[in-house]
Amino acid sequence: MTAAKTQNIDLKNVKISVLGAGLSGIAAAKLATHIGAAVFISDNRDSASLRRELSPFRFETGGHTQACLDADLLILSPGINPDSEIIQEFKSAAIQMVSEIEFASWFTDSPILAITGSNGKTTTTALLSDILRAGGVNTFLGGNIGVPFSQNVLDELLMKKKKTVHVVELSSFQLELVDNFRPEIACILNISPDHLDRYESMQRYIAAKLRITGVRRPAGWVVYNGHDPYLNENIRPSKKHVPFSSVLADEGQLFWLEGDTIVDKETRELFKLSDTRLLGRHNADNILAAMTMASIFGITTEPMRKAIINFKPIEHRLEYAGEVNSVRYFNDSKATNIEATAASIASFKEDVVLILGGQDKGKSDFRVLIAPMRNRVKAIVTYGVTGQEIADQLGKHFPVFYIENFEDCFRKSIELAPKDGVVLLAPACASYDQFDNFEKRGLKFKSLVAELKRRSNVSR
Ligand code: UMA
Ligand code: ADP
Repeated sequence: MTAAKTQNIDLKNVKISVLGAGLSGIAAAKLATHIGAAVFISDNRDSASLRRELSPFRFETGGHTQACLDADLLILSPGINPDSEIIQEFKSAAIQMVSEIEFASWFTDSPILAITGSNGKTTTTALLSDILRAGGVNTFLGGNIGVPFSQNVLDELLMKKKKTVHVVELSSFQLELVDNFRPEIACILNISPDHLDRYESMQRYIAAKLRITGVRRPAGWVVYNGHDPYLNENIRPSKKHVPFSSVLADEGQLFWLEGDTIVDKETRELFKLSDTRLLGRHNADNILAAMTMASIFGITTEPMRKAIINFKPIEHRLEYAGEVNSVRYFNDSKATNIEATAASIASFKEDVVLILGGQDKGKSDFRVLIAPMRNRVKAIVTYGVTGQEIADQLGKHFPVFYIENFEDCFRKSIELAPKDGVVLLAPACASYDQFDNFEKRGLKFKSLVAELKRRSNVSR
């Protein structure tokens, strides 16, 4: 199966198995059906509602059986590890395997602007899409951000909408099995340890991320973080490799941060970070990355400025959750690794009580947080399955309280909250031990803040 583009590819009656019937699996199955393939979809979950949802396809639930192996092509959902046992059987049967992203990319000729990185993907992807739209460009926004790329490609085919651009957020999982996928502009925001429960080494995680720059053919342009040590080691400077950085002022950059002001190559002042609602130095990097990509794509600075100033932080990303008794509460439930939490803490000058914990994503060294926490963090409360481990690692350096349950942990943070300070949920761990996902954890935090506010108003 070669990755010829839309007009050349013919998958009519080709047997395709789709593994995983979550968002991406179902979207890929719909796209495959639309182009005339014979689709079989398989999931290890089983429920009446899932069976109903899968009824337009041939399907199986409750496990992956030999039936999946009757295929010419396998599309793998990102949550399924290509090293897992079932996948070994496909390998032995020499069935071609692709990710949902690779598959969908076969059916669009529109430019693809793709973003990966350990942190900041969703914010930067959404920001870039807003900038392009402000510049009059039609965009589909998708990928790891929540709308499968396959769904957008199918919508594009159905609408026959011409002159569109796919702005795609990509996780390392989605990049593992890309091959011919080739973005017009690829961006790598940063690399730091994450998902090490899936990767046997940091090298394998980095290798997955780097696939965004093109596997068979190099990406058109590569925009990368000029002050990231891992990226500097792996990306050679060239005319089409453009760095961005909130720290450096490298000649190759298209924009710089001077003090609080973003300037362009002609040192024209474009806007101040304080004009935006995005807090912290890490968001300056996200802004610069999006601007660099947009500029390469031909967008002028005025629509960039407008879109960035109007941009609202995405829910659960350093989101202001309210003020009670002179303490401000921030929900950064999406800070699920060490580097994100470090960036989050560095965004405050005030005294901080920090909530850490949940479920570690793979042997994290929480002591890395000691330096960014020094002089800012007055106390730490930890919760969840990793809470005790964090308390053990940090207990010598800060006052740390381990309270297993999230709600009780929040209550402890109120007790400790410094006047005119901040309570910050930036847990450096996944949420799955006590919540379905990070969104539910963030919503719980916000509802606890709202309840606290109500009680404080009543008692006045
Ligand atoms: N499943 C199997 N067999 C297995 C394992 C899982 O059948 O061995 C089934 C599950 O029962 C479930 C389905 O696979 O029905 C889930 O598939 P999935 O985990 O690939 O998730 P999707 O619903 O397809 O969502 C995925 C991304 N999820 C993951 O990569 C884990 C979503 O990112 C993304 O928004 C969506 O595709 C659309 O592109 C979420 C995410 O958590 C937000 N991403 C991780 C992150 O950001 O850290 C990478
Ligand atoms: P992702 O989609 O990669 O998880 P998000 O935009 O959702 O990224 O941001 C998640 C969290 O990561 C933020 O709430 C913040 O704590 C942290 N973060 C965002 N951007 C950066 C960055 N450029 N560098 C480091 N940390 C960041």
